Amino acid sequence: MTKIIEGHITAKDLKLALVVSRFNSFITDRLLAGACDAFLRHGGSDKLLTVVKTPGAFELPLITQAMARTKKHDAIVALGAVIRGDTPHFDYVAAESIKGLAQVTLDTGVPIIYGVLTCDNVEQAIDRAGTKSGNKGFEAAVTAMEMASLLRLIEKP
Ligand code: INI
Repeated sequence: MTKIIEGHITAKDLKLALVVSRFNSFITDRLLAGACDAFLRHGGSDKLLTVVKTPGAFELPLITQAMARTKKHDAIVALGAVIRGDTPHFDYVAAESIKGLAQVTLDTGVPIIYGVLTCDNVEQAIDRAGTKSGNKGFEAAVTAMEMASLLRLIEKP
């Protein structure tokens, strides 16, 4: 019979770190609240939850890498909000944050979940931070639970 492996969505005994950018904090505070809500509502313990703040999304990869290297967390969620302005700055920040985080997750083997909004305007960001389009912070934390569980199942079947 075909063996199908799928992760469980539970935060019981999960050591989770949330690395959150302060830039556009009116959005990232909402993403952080959503991620904490998901963690606690899925059985997580606040004693196993660590929150670290960075100045902006550009700084997320370095701090996430430092957190991943401690090997103290089963998964890490990076949260941020990059919102397009009048200059190309948006493109550089958005590109470097995803590139850096992708590198960290593969280099360290720790699941890093990309909870960074990349939006054309403030309205799009608000929609994704707990209004019309849900809360991407909540969704990212649920993905972290599944990925941590999946890795555990693969490494220790
Ligand atoms: N940082 C963000 O997290 N979001 C943004 O929209 C943003 N924009 O557009 O400027 C932003 N810039 C700051 C950047 O992340 C760094 O903190 C800064 O460049 C210092 O390195």
